[in-house]
Amino acid sequence: MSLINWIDLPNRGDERGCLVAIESGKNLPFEIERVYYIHGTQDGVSRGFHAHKKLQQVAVCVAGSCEMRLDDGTEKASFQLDDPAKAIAINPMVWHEMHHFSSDCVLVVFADAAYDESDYIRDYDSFQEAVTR
Ligand code: T46
Repeated sequence: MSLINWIDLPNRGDERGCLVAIESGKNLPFEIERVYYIHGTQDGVSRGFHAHKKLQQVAVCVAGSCEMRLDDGTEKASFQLDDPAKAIAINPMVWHEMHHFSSDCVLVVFADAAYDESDYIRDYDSFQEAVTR
């Protein structure tokens, strides 16, 4: 599986503005079990710094922007999230970090399972060991 998997979301815009619809199992590659959003991130703060063992997620910046860094242990990628109609998949066993949040950034994340702290790998050395095993 490639490291960067963009998902183009249908933008049902018209002269009044934009509307992006997300349907479970239709334009996302899984059934949505949980949605959370990150907003009000303070200037200079970075987040993430973990991988998930099994969780599949898709993230989209619905306002503002941030930088996403992905690392599968072999390849690394870094890019801006700044388009409400362009989502990025965060696959299991991909180390991810978010940096440079704009003050108006709202990052929405769709996940295929409930919150489970035991699914997180928060130590980079343990992550590298797991992906090279
Ligand atoms: C991820 C990136 C993109 C909950 O109680 N329920 C939840 O569903 C989530 C996601 C978090 N939490 C609690 C756990 C912590 O006490 O919220 C607090 C902040 O979570 P965390 O430090 O893990 O936040 P980030 O921004 O570093 O990471 C989050 C997600 O946790 C993570 O799954 O992939 O965003």
